[in-house]
Amino acid sequence: MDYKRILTVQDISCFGQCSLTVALPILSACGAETVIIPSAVLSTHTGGFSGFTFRDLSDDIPAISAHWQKEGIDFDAIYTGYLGSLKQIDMVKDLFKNHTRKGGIKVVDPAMADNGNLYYGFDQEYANAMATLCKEADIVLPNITEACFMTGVEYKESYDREYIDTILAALENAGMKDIILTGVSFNKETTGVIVKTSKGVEYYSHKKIPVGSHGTGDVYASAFCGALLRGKSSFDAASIAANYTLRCIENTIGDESHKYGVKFETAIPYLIEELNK
Ligand code: PXL
Repeated sequence: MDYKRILTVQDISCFGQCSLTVALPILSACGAETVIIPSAVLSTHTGGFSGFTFRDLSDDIPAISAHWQKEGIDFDAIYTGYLGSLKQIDMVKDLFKNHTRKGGIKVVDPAMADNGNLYYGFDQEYANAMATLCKEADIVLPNITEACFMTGVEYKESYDREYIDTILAALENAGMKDIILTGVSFNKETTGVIVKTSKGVEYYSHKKIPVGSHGTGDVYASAFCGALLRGKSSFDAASIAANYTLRCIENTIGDESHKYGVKFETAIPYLIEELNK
């Protein structure tokens, strides 16, 4: 098996099963050497909790990069998630420039909004800056809310295929290349992902579980990157990640004491089986 090295940049939410505490184990389980830069340290994620701590680690990022440049440390893939501040968006652009191996891929999950709303602490200026980072990526993984904030397309709860095509065109107009649009649901029973690459547009749909869980976007993006590094096509990686995320949610619902992230650990054996097919 090819041994690939990935850098992921996102926060550590100490409790809550999202961002780095999810990305690192999932990418490692997929067989990739996983290198991290924590963008911030929080006591919990910002959704569903109040009074969380937040330490911005922006100042450490240029120093880490400078050291790595001296050591010649670079990556087959760089994948970014939740970033702690506007200035980190520019820092990530520098990381892309200075640490992507020849032929390496840059993946951006804009991780800033859901269900029509920006997460706590973000505003339109941040969304605009995130759009400029997405333009530099090879693959972006927005949900519909994030796509709307980055393009100015009106957010809708229910829609048809024409609306999705409008969003895809707007993202493309904004300079984005391959697009994995998540949470695309045309009826009550199913949801899915649109995969737009140079080969065309495909839709993968699966059963919808009508519960919202924190961190599922991070579970999804991490499994997607892990599958991609295992040599899967974007469509296969998007489908495997969708099935895995669904399994994580299924393994969590019904546990009233688990109201934050999903029990992603319990489905790691399933993810590995799917990757080995
Ligand atoms: O899962 C996305 C995420 C990551 N990190 C932090 C968050 C959230 C979503 O709310 O608050 C700190």
